[in-house]
Amino acid sequence: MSEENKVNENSKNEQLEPFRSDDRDKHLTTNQGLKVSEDEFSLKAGSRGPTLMEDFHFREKMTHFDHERIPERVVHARGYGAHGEFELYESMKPYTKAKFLQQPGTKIPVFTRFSTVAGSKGSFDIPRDVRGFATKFYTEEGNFDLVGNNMPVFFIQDAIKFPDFIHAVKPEPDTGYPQAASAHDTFWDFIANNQESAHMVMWLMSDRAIPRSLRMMEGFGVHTFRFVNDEGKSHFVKFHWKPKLGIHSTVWDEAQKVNGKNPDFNRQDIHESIENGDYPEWELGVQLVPEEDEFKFDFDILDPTKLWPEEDVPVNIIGKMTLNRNVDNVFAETEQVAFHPGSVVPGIDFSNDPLLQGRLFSYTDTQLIRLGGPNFHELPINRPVCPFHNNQRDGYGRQTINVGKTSYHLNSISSNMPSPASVEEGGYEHYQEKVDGLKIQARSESFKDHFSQATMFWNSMSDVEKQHIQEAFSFELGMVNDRAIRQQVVDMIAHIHLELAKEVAANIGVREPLTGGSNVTKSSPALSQMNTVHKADTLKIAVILDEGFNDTEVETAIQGLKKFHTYPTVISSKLGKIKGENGTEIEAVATFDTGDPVLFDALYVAGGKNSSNGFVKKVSYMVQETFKHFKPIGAMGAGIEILRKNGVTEEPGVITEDKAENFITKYIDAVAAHRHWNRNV
Ligand code: HDD
Repeated sequence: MSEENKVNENSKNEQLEPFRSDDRDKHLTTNQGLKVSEDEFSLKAGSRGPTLMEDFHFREKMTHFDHERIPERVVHARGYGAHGEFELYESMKPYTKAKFLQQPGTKIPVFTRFSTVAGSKGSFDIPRDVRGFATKFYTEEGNFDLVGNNMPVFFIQDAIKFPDFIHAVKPEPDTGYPQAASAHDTFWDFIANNQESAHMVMWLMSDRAIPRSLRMMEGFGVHTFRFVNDEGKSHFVKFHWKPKLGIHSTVWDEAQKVNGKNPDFNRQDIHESIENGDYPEWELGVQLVPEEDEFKFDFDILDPTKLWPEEDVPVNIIGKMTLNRNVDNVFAETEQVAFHPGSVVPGIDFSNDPLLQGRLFSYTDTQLIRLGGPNFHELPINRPVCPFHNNQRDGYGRQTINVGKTSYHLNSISSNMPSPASVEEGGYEHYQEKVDGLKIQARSESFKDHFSQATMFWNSMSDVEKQHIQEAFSFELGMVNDRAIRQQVVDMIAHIHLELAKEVAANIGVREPLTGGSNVTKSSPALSQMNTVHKADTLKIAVILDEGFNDTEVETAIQGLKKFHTYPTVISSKLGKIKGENGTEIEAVATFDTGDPVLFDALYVAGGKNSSNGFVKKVSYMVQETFKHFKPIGAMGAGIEILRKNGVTEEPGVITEDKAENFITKYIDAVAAHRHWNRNV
């Protein structure tokens, strides 16, 4: 009865192949396969007459077009997806029987979709928002979906509040704005009235909410899940994705500008990285807690507003995900992919986290409306790479042609085929947790501390990160019209940190909180982005060139930058060839109009001979913007003079050198640091 089922990292790609259609060098046909001879002019009664109903090609083409749109996701509408593989480093056999987690070296295909939460599909890439981080593991035992976010906690503790929360953050119903923003009355009104959100709001106000790149953010499964091993022993588990490039963010002023200059900044960044062969990588980590230790913490491990400090429960790195293939078709793959936290495999199970429990209902339900019926599992992107058989039948768009007489269980006619598998044969068995309690609608007492971990998060931040959080609160609440809401939120912040609340109060025109303060002194260094990996790899550098540049200097510098795996982009006042003083020609691929400094990680000003005042003015704008966003700046030769005019030469992260070799070494170090916070801005 067992079907041979070998899965490797190519299995999904191979499965998708028969569904791909290459239209190049083909005749145009109708959907019925009829070759079409005319696709510009509809069939009319006379060349100036009315169009005729008889024109079946026109009707088919127009009807299909009229029906092209499907509802966008109710949340996480704006997403970017890519294919890749997961490789296991370390066997998890002692903890789980999940087959893809047994043998080190095992590789399986994955598909990951990143997303923003609040904005609609056509919004921009860097709002202040949570990012979705959803991965479908195509395993030999079926699909396992890890549907997480880039923040390890959530706003609410019970799924019944999710519609309320989302209603509050989405554009306000009477005006339809603001788009993709939490900086408005209903969001903050919800926060003030639902103070379990305190911890998550700290994350949302932090730099995590405005990532520089999807390749440079962490992912978290958020909830406590369960691993169950062959002996039936269970461990609680939390999942983490750790980016190999470290965790890096934009600054708020920069993010707002990027959203206008290039609303697709993050998606283009990851698309191009994959096309360039700079495959983004994340290591998968697990925190494990034996079932008997469930109550050993000063918080409830079922509460999704709590994290497990990494210093208390270490993150074991067990494998790596590499995204190495962009989709062929965004609609067919990224849009139609359907995730579900309830898609698990034997050895992975749920906890009683009430947020997770509610999600187990919501995801199938939403796919039914979004993808138009119960057969969305048949869409190529959603199909498991292992066989699937059951007695489910029919429905809109059904593709499978099930043969045979019976579609019910139990039966005698087909010997009960398909039949349930025993546990030994790989049948899923729900973990037999003992549950004993009254039916009750209440919050557990153990879920009532909303502020300790919010304070721990604050305590863990560096001074710069703290300043950003304070500024973010001041901006967001500054956008709230209703003063009473502003006051309530400030009073709430006071329970996290009194000084923070006072500073925010002073900025937003409300009175200082009357009570507050916290005696939590704990901090978790792993929460600060300051303690992350810093690398220059794949960063984008704006190189400013003018006619008459110093040939050797510039050529050596550009070669050096490439050697360190950064991407120099030559910018000048016009596109095309720029000539050095010794005749070297270098192509400018962006202008001051198209190459805004917010789109780059660093600036290198080479300049040229006798640059016009207009040129210097444009470069000065680039210098000022890059400086203000704390990004590295470098110059040699003529460029140094422009930096001097801008008064930045003595500032941190600003490298000026006459020798190209010295320049590159120092400049690359400055670039690898990403930001130089101790500037006089
Ligand atoms: Fe959710 C989408 C992550 C709570 C209901 N959610 C969605 C996506 C991600 C998350 C990454 C996008 C999947 C994709 O790219 O297609 N959601 C989370 C996390 C949560 C969370 C990490 C808390 C820990 N979500 C949550 C709750 C509910 C939902 C409590 C409802 C009870 N989420 C949905 C949804 C979506 C969704 C409405 C919209 C589109 C979809 O499911 O496929 O069902």
